[in-house]
Formats: sequence, C-alpha cells, structure tokens
Amino acid sequence: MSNILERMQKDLYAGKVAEVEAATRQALDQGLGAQEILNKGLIGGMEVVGRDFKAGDLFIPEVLMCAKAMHSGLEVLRPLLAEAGAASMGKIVIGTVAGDLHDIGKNLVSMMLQGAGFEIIDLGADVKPERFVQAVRDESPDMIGMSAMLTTTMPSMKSTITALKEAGIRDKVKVIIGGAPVTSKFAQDIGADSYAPDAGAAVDTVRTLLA
Ligand code: B1M
Repeated sequence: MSNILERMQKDLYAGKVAEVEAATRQALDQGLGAQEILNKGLIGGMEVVGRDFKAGDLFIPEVLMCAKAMHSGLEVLRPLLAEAGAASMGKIVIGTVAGDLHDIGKNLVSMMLQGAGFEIIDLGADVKPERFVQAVRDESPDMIGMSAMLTTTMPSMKSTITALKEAGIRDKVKVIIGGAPVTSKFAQDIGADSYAPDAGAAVDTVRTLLA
C-alpha cells in the first residue's frame, strides 16, 4: 500500500480530521483513484477501528472522532465517486423507532456502516412504522436497520415489520435491529432477519446478510 494511504489510515485511527482531509487531497494529487483511496485508505482505516472497538481497545468517543475523520475524507471523494458511479456495498435505511429519541448508538452504527462502504439513508429518531414503509418504497434499500433503547419502544420494531408485511414489501428488504434492551431472541420472535449487539458486529452482520 502507498505511503500516503498508510498515513491516512493512521491519522484516521487517531481521529485527525484535518490531516485525513489533507491526505485525501494529496493522494488524489499523486494520481490515486477515488475508489482506491476510499477502499484502502478510509474503509481500510475504519476496519481497524471496528476491529479494535469490538475488542474493547477503543471507546465510543474515540470511534466518533475516527468516524468524523473518515467523513472529512469522504466529503472530498464524494463528488468524484458519484461521477464515476462507484458501486456501494448496499443501501440501508436506518432509524430509531417511534417514541424513542436515543440516537447516539444509531449514529455510531450508521457511521461504521458508512465507513464500511454502505450507503446510509438516516431517518433520524422517533421514526414511525409508516415512515419506514415509505422509505422502502421511495429508496428501494437492501435493508432497514432499527434501533431502540427503551423497553417501551421495542414493540415498535414489531409494528414496523407488520407494517412492511401489510404493505406487501417485507420480502424486498432485510431487517436488522439493535439497541441495549434488544436481544437475538427478540429479533427472532418479531421476525427480523438479524440482531447486532454493537456497531462493529452490525457491520459484520450486514456484510453477511447482503453478501
Ligand atoms: Co435515556 N434511558 N431516557 N436518555 N439514556 C437509557 C436508555 C436508560 C437505560 C437509563 C436508565 O434508566 N438507566 C433508560 C431506559 C430504561 C429502559 O427502557 N429499560 C432511559 C430512559 C428511561 C430515558 C427516559 C424515559 C428518561 C425520562 O425522561 N424519564 C427518556 C426517554 C426519551 C425518549 O426517548 N422518548 C430518556 C432520555 C434520554 C436523553 C434524551 C437525555 C439521552 C439521549 C440523547 C440522544 O441519544 N441523543 C439519554 C441517554 C444518553 C441515555 C443513556 C445514558 C445512554 C444511551 C447511549 O447513548 N448509550 C442510557 C443509559 C445507558 O445506556 N447507560 C439511557 C451509548 C450508545 C453508543 O450505546 O445506544 O446502546 P447504545 O448503542 C450501541 C448498541 O446498543 C448497538 O450499537 C451501539 C454502538 O455500539 N446498537 C445497534 C444500537 N442501535 C443499533 C442498531 C443496530 C445494531 C446495533 O442495527 C440497526
């Protein structure tokens, strides 16, 4: 791997926002392609972050800084990638379910998935079932991701799956759920395709489901 991409990965891991942006521009000046910089520099860097977060060697504030650094490089590449029609790994509509305003975990999961090369449509927090249904119709995603942090809002995950069934579009998308009170058993009970306990596991699970 070229020196500039190695340095980009290290700066990304250290959460150095301005340095990652500068390294992205420098890599382009050196003639590297936007897709190569994305895959080897930014996504490569976020893979290390995801691995160490899962292992407990990195903590949430650090991961958020890494994600911010990744975004600074991504913003430089975005127009070039769009121009070249770069293939995304898959499109995911994500949101925190109705009645629930907790969005820190959902944002972390979104950022890690984006860092892994997935296109994210983030509906925000307090997302009602009908809004998920509309987003599936409008965006034709490969998957929807729901987050819940309250035991009282977990049932909205089931309502959303029911709404997808009633709209006749449940089989068009995979469904992954997560959040502190959510379990793998709950995911099974409500008919979700999968559950992930944290952001790192979410990336692995989504990769497997969309492979
Ligand atoms: Co609230 N809150 N809160 N809160 N809050 C909890 C969740 C609570 C456990 C605190 C407690 O009592 N000990 C408790 C829930 C109890 C329960 O239901 N069993 C609680 C409560 C009761 C409430 C209110 C009802 C309090 C009140 O008003 N009386 C109220 C509800 C508001 C509402 O939502 N309608 C409320 C409000 C708030 C704030 C607004 C003040 C704030 C949220 C700010 C925000 O998110 N923008 C807040 C916070 C910050 C918390 C705690 C302290 C931290 C949550 C957090 O962000 N964790 C929380 C207590 C705690 O957890 N220690 C608490 C960090 C985050 C990175 O972790 O979200 O678990 P987490 O995400 C992880 C995984 O779960 C997973 O990956 C993430 C990253 O690894 N994951 C997914 C998450 N979503 C995923 C989706 C996936 C896959 C994995 O696929 C799609």
